[in-house]
Formats: sequence, C-alpha cells, structure tokens
Amino acid sequence: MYFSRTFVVAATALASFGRVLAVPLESAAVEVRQDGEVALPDIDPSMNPVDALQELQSAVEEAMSHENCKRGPKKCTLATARVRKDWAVLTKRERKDYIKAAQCLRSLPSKGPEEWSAAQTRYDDFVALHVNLTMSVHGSGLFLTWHRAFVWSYETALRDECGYKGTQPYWNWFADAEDLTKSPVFDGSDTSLGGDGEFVQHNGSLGGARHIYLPSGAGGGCIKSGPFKNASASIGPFNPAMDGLGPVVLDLSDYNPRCIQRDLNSYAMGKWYTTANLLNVTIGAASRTHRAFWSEVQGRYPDQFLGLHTTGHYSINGDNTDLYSSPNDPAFFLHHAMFDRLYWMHQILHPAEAREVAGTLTLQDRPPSRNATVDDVLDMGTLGESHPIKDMFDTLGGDPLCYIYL
Ligand SMILES: [Cu+2]
Repeated sequence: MYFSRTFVVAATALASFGRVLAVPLESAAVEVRQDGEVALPDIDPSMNPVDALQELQSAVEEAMSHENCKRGPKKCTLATARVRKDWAVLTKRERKDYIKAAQCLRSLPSKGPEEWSAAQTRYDDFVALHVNLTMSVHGSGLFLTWHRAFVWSYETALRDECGYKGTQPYWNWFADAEDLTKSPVFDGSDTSLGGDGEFVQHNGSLGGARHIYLPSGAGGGCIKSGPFKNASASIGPFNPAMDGLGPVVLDLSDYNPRCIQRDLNSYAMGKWYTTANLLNVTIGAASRTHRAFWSEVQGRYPDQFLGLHTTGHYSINGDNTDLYSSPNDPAFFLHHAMFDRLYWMHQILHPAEAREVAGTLTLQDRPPSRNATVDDVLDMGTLGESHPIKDMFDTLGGDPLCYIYL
C-alpha cells in the first residue's frame, strides 16, 4: 500500500466520521482515536516475522495518516519527507548509487579534531565520534535518539558531501533470519554491502557484555567479496567480542590500518529475530511504556537474551561486535536504520510514550549520573548539527528530521 493513497483514504475518513475511527486493512485492523491513542493491531503470534512486520507497518501507516491530518502547515510533510526503504526492494541502480556514495565518504579526507589522528577519512569521522561517545550513548537515555541523529547525519553527509540523491536504506533483519548469507545486503554480489569474511578458525564470540556465547560462522576474516571486499579501517578495535579479533588499541590517536572483519552469524539471527520478540516490543508487554521498550530492545544479557539491537551487530559479527568501533563496517548504518525503524514504529503506535526518555547519561548508569532530559544535546561533532533530544522524537518534525520508513 502506498503511503499517499493511505493518507487520502484516512483524510476522507477523518472528515466524515466522529471521535473514533476504525479503518479496515487487508489483514489487520487498527483503530485510531482522535485523542491520540492508537488501538493496537491484533497480530497472530504464529505468523512468520516478515508478515508480522508488514502488519505492523500497515498499522503504523494508518496511525500516521490520522496523525498527519491534525498537523497544520509544516516545513516537513509526507510529500517532502525522505522515504527510507528496505535494501531488498531497491533497484540495482539505487543500491549501486548508495554503495558509491558510501565509498565516496570513505575516500574524502577527515574533518575531525586533530587529536583524533587515527581518523583518516570523512567516514572515519563517524567512527571516531561514535568511539568517543560510546560510554554515554549506549545503555543510556541518549541511546535511541543519539543513534537516530547519527544515522540522519550519515544520510545527510552522503547527500551533501557525496552527491547521493537517495535515502538511507535499512536491512530487514527478519527477512534474513534463516540464512544471512543469502541476504541481498550480505550476499557478496556487486549490489550488496559485501559478503562474509574469509574463513578464519576461531572460537565464536562472547556477546552481551560477555554473558552470551555465540558459535562461529563460516567467516571471521576480511570481507571476501562484493564492493567492500577487503575494505579497511583505521580506528579500533577497542573491545571486540569475536575470538581472535585484535590486537586492541587504546585511543583515537592510535592509527591502526587493517581490514574490516565479518563472520555472518545465522545462529544469532534465528535465535532472536523472531515474531515473539518483534511483537513483544511493538504491541506486547514490553511495548506498553517507553522505558519498557528502551530496556527490552537493549537486551537482558544475564538472562541470555541479546535483544533486537545487539543481535544485528552479532549477526554481522567481527568488527561489528565492538561496542566502540562497530561503525567501521558500512553495514552498521543499514542495521541502525532498521533499529530506528523499530523505534519509529513504537512511537507511532504508542503516541503517549513517544516523547519520553528513560535512562541516565551513562552506560547502565555507571558511573552514576543524572537522568537524561529532553533538553540534553546530542553531540554530532563535525558530522552535522547537534540538536537536543526533543528534536529527535518526531521524524516528521522538520527541524531537522524529515523522513519515514516504508
Ligand atoms: Cu552505537
């Protein structure tokens, strides 16, 4: 269903009905009330995760259409918003344009501060800022919105600095839960972000702050095929969880040229990218409050639950298991766009929770710090404008965000 058509249908419905609106969909029904409360869709938990996600997307589009009717004239509208899409539905031409822009950013010189001398390229500036802020933008009240701003800045840099005309695509985890090597993102073709790493014998990874053992896949070494074959990094690693990845460096002045490593890990995909885990954080128990969502998507490591965010990192594995320098892998941004899509879905389905913040200013509140507030500024360094958290809640807010997911 195209968004614009949904919007027209919804606008007509809103004009002709009263306080409560019920809009029938093909397979799920979502009821939207004018007071901003969204009645959640009823989705069969035995459905496969790809179909369940599609049902959620339909419900989100319906809810967003109703919300859009109430907006006055705005800088950002559904007609002007960047539409972020699944990598799998992009044309070959669109994928190649994105790959070309990402490679362009990896060839432009760094604009970063001198003390981060390991950063050679403009792409490295993204890695360096992420490294520098790691302890405040993970497991904290900044986690969701900082990463939203980070992906927005990356998408904007691709456009403004590398002439990219498209939008930031996402990697649909759930479509690849059975075999990651067949994913259009990772199949190693010339329209992928490169394939698996070369096989290197190693003993798996210790994920979730070393609570969760993940067996090795068939890779472990440098990316062996596709546009990012043997792609290199200059920064890190600092704290990789894959066995054998290293040696580690100490800081951002430590220039460490090497290849990016991967070990595509279908074990993690199959175990955690399930319908139950998807529904839990979107319409289930862990979706009821922002805090519950924020907490659950980050995993419950001592319970052997990696969570939807970390699972993506450990499915790509290799350099992606390093909490600090994981953005070295260009697939980071497709993973984080999908994660941001999940947050976006949660916000639209739970509008009363959409502008809430949970957590403090430090990773799992270590060292103890005050609660984050909507006025805390999300530092983007040289990557783009820094905005307060409150500017990052509404992806159609227009200052600066203006995008949706399809
Ligand atoms: Cu991160």
